[in-house]
Amino acid sequence: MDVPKEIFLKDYKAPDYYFDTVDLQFQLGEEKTIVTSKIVVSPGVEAGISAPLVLHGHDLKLISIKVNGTELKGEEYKVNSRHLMLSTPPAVVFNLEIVTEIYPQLNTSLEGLYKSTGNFCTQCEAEGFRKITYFQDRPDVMAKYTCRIEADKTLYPVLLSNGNLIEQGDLEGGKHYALWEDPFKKPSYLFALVAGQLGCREDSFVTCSGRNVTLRIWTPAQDLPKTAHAMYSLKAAMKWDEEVFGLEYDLDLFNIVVVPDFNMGAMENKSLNIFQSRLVLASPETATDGDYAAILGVVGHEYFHNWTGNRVTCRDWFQLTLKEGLTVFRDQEFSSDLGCRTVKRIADVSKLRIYQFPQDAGPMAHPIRPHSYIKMDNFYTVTVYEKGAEVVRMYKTMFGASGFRKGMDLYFKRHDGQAVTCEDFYAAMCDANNAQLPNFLQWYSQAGTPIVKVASSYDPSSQTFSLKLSQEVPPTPGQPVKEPMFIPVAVGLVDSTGKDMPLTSVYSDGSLQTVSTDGQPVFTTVLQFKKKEEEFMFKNIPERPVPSLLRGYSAPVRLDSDLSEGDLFFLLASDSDEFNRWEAGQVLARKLMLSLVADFQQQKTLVLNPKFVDGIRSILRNTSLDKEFIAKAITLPGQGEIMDMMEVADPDAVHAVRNFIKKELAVQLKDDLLAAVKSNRSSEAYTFNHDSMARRALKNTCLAYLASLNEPDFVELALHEYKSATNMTEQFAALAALSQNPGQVRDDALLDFYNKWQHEYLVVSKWFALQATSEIPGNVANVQKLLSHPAFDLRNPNKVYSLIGGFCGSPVNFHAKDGSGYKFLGEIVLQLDKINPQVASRMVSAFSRWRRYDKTRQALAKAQLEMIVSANGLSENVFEIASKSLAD
Ligand code: B3K
Ligand code: ZN
Repeated sequence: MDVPKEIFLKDYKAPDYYFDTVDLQFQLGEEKTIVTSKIVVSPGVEAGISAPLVLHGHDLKLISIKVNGTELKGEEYKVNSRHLMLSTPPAVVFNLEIVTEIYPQLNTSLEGLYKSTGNFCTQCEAEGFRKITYFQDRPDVMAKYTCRIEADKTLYPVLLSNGNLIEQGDLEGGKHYALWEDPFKKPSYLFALVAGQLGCREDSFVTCSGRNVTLRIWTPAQDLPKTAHAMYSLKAAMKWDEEVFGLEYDLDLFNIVVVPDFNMGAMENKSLNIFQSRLVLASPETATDGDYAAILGVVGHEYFHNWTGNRVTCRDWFQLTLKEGLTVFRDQEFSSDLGCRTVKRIADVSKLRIYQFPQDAGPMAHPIRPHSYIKMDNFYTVTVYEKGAEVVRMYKTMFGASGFRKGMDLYFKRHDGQAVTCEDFYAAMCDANNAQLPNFLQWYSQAGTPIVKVASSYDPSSQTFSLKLSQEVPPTPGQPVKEPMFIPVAVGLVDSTGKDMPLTSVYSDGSLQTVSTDGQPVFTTVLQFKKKEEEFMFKNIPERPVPSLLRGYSAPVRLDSDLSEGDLFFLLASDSDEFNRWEAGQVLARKLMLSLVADFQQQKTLVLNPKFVDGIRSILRNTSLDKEFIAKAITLPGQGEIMDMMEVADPDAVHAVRNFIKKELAVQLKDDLLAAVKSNRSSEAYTFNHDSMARRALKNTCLAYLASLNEPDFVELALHEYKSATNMTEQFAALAALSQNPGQVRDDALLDFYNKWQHEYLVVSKWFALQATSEIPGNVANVQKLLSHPAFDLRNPNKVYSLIGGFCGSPVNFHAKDGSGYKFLGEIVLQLDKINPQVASRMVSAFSRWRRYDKTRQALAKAQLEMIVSANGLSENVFEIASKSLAD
């Protein structure tokens, strides 16, 4: 490996040359593919007279290069393994023509042009276009493209690219061609091509200005019946973006193509989105509610990129959160509006806590806009995406829905057709609202999850209630000292009857802020907390309230408040902010789990606090609550979340304690849980709507509790649910419930399920994942065995994520004290790296928090990381993660 080069944000320089138009021609073949690229190049003002033109290129065979029609001789350019350089290009606009040869059929990295089950497809973000042809492969080079595809007509009857189809016809030798033209300027990462045997579901959408858009979802013909939900999702997304943001689709055709082999979830190529199968194909029999919800969210997400990402794109890859944080925020809002807002918020915050908080506290911690990278692909992270979305959400919290909309409108007005930065977004938001958010930009440059401490006090004589806030952003690699950040803290004060108190005014910093501007009572106010320490004093508070802090999770921080256990039980029972009601239960559960973990470690007998059981019981019995909310509220925080809060993470203790509580709750709430299972059965046909999904969620959660006891009656119950289920949501939940405990019943059920579904590739992936994440002792051997199962394939990312990714997400087995889990992963990472570095790199990340564990585990994990970094021919992707994980 060449010495990996780190790239820095501070070194950004505008390109010396711009590309006005790019005309591509692909001659697709079985042995080789010929790519001809004709580019109209304009020297930028920065180029001066002598700047060389440097093009990126990787794994390419250069056939010829012409400038203004004349072929260049060897000494007129330089080529190495990464670049093609013209040292003295013309100083005025010129034509560049480059012919390269590539071998998509051998490309297992699934980046650039590759083949998936016989069809050609592309993935160019972030830097895959350079594996197709030599190019200035950077997002600030935006050009208008045409793309002519030539291929065998029988093997590849469908030929697709971006934009509009302007010509097609037959060629000699059984070939045909299609010519596509994209009228919008775009960066190379949004280029796409697909060629193969595909059928399509076609529909149409009439936009708000009356334009008719043809919508097509392409898959192998046998999967077409499974595209109905994706089509519904697409149309819903198009309508929602018009209604909420006034954003209309801008072409007459929108294509989605489904491929089984894809590194990420999906890709927003202009008018030709490409998706991995799991995020499009669904039928009630083969997909769960979770799958249906994911499809809605991701189809929406990729569609929303048409404006946030495509029409306005990123100046450089450091700005990735500009399009991803914003688009995740948009898809979250879309799913909330179509489903249940609180439940969606709980799911999103849980995801942040489970995946992003640990990243932000580990060796890979980076700000939502990283300062440097070796491989950009390693920065498509939960930090850039999910924390990035939280940062966008804070603008909305500060400016309200209409202020946020004004900011978005101004952003598009200013920047349509441009490649811009996070500061441009910030400026549009602030300017549109005539406001400033001091210290807010720190969110883009500081890594680490801020800790916000809150101390409250009530003074009856002056009827004032004070909240003293302090913040601390922990040190992260390369950032030992942090500045205070702007943190919006949404607060309500709850009186002793459980009602919100009207809020009139708050003093802070020596000045009085009137909370209500239009004379209407206000029950939640947003404190603008922007210094290291700040006191906020509420006036006219007639009794000591219980503060409901950070309502709706108004900022991505760890809150450490002085609320007592009694206050938390009170909020769990009565907070009007449903999110905080759930949160109160989680805070209680986390405290309880941590104290039981300490008991477990000291070999004390574990006893469950009866008040906690009562709290859970009353939630379970509360018929006025949303059923999915109940399901979430009775679910304990995950093992990772608890380990994340410990000085030295102890997977065995956390596992034992979580199981203990689960079983104890099951014993003590048996009747309620059983009643919930029975009363939430239904014989209605599967529908994707919130009420049905909530019913199934509650039933499945209760069933899992009962089945954990492994008592004959409940095993029977789970078997009954498994056999009588008419949809995958209930069938799979029953299978999962049954497979919690090792034994014959489990083995039979798993075998039965496989026999039933072996021809459904996506269902088989679930079957892999269920076994991989299992907490049964010694599961590494089973996972190892599954690697050689005929249905497993190391080249298919979906299967790798299910089996290997799933295994790494199971704390007890991955962190097995004998090191067997680490050894398994170490070996597999090296095998995978030869096939697909992006996928290998995602897997090796499971090691990154090795320092959080005890000395024995540390030594075992470290040895694997050392073995990996010293391997010959390691990819830059894996090198970056493994070496940063080892760094002091
Ligand atoms: N933009 C793509 C991600 C591409 C990943 C490249 N390694 C998916 C998305 O966020 O919409
Ligand atoms: Zn995205």
